Amino acid sequence: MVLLIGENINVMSQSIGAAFNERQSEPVRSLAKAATEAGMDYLDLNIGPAKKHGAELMPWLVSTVQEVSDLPLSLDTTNAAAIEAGLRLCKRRALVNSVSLQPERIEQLLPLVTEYKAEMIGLLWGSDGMPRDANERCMLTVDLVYKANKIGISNQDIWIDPIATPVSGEINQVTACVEFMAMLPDIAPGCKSVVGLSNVSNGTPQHLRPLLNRAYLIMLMRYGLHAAIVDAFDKELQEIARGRAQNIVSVVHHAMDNENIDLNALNKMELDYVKTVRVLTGQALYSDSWLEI
Ligand code: THG
Repeated sequence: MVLLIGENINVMSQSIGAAFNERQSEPVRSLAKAATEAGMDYLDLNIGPAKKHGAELMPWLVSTVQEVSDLPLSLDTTNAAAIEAGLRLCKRRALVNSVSLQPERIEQLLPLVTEYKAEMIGLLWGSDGMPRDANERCMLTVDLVYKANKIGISNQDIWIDPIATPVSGEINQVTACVEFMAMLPDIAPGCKSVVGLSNVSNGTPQHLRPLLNRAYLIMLMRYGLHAAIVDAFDKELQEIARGRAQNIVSVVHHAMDNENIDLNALNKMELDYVKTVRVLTGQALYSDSWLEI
């Protein structure tokens, strides 16, 4: 079972982004209500960098969403003043998203996590940018957990995000996140884990994105993934997260282990999963038409 955080209330979104800046509460309420009814455990409120008006936008968004949803919220912006203004209004225990290791970010955000008794997502983005492999992710984790512990945040309140990257990019980064999941319990006992799942399918053909997201979710779940930021309206994905798609899960596990699979015995959907896992593990090369090969 994986906790699901709805990604849809997002300033980048075509349908809802404009409503943020014009403070139109109705589209926000209706999306928040729909994502809640779809079965999310948390809602991510992503206002982007919001350098100028973040400190007004975030509290407006928090109260608008809380008019129709009792879910706990994950506050997502690089603007620390906006995070604080949002935290003040959260009725449930909040999750402070994207606490990366850049000195100015971590120094501003950790005290807010303590002050507002929140939980946090520790994003493995260091002063030198993106970690290059699973080992660099481990080093960043140790650094981040040390700094968080020092200020009084305990491991159970730290959700580590190894940063999922697009399958169309460097495949070693996609496999590194899976590898990292297996290492996390040893390097940071008690810490939780989370990924922005849709990152993996960024830039791929729209109709194929859910398949990549679902297959990658199963791969990460195999190593104990705690939570994922996901499209709230992908029903199949939710079945997988709730442990109700065991048939597909075992197909994915076989493909991950690169076992000899009798492809003729599989139906179309199972075959699509096998091909997708082969791409996500680096056994096959990604192209926009990977299913047709
Ligand atoms: N880790 C953490 N937080 C994160 C991310 C992460 N927050 C942002 C992001 N990554 C996760 N959220 C999204 C939200 C939307 C999409 C992907 C990730 C997305 N949206 C569609 C698109 O852009 O094509 C549709 C948008 C629309 O509705 O128009 O892909 O990794 N901690």
